Amino acid sequence: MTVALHRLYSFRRCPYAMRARLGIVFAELQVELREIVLKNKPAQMLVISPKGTVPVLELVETDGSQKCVIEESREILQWVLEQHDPQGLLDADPVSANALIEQNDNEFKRWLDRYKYADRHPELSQIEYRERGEVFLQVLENLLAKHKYLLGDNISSADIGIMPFVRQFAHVDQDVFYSLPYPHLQQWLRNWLQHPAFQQVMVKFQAWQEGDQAVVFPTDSPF
Ligand SMILES: N[C@@H](CCC(=O)N[C@@H](CS)C(=O)NCC(=O)O)C(=O)O
Repeated sequence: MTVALHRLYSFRRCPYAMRARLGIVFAELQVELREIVLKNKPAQMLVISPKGTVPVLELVETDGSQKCVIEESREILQWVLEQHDPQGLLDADPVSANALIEQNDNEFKRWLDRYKYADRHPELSQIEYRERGEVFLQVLENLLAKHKYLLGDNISSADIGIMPFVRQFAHVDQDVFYSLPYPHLQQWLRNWLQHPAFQQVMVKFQAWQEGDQAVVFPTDSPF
């Protein structure tokens, strides 16, 4: 009997979904990946998660029947690493890891969106939005000046939970990002962009449709 895999509804460019996929790669799990199109979400996803955001992880029994659904990227990250954490990403202080991810999701993401789409938010200029976001970049820079990763010399859940958002910030204008006074953060991001786990996470898949052959993610272990 083939054992059914848990199913991840995902969107390649979504930073929350990248967080979940990085968690899966570091947990050395394999899931069935269902790439979605945000403008045309599959009915199967909306039935199990009516709020309609990705990532969604549908946990299944070995026969494929549903066990439960995890609808928040932070919870997916936590859950997958709790199953298997060979590199000890959950060994860092959980209070600090949570606080950083919280600041990322509740504060930094807000400024990131406005910096990226400043024309839709004319209340402040794009530079002002960037400067608001830089408050968090400075927090990260201070941490990375002390050690190689955010919470020590080993990768933690905070690194993979936050990295996709810093990448998005940098990609608004890379010349500007790399000219800012955050040398440790810039190096940390460069290292992540070259990391085999990140490259695995960014492999492209076609949008899923009912009846398609299951796409197993990750396709290869980067470790
Ligand atoms: N709090 C959620 C946020 C996820 C989220 O907002 N994802 C975006 C894509 S990056 C989304 O699915 N938006 C729905 C849409 O655009 O229709 C999480 O952490 O999983």
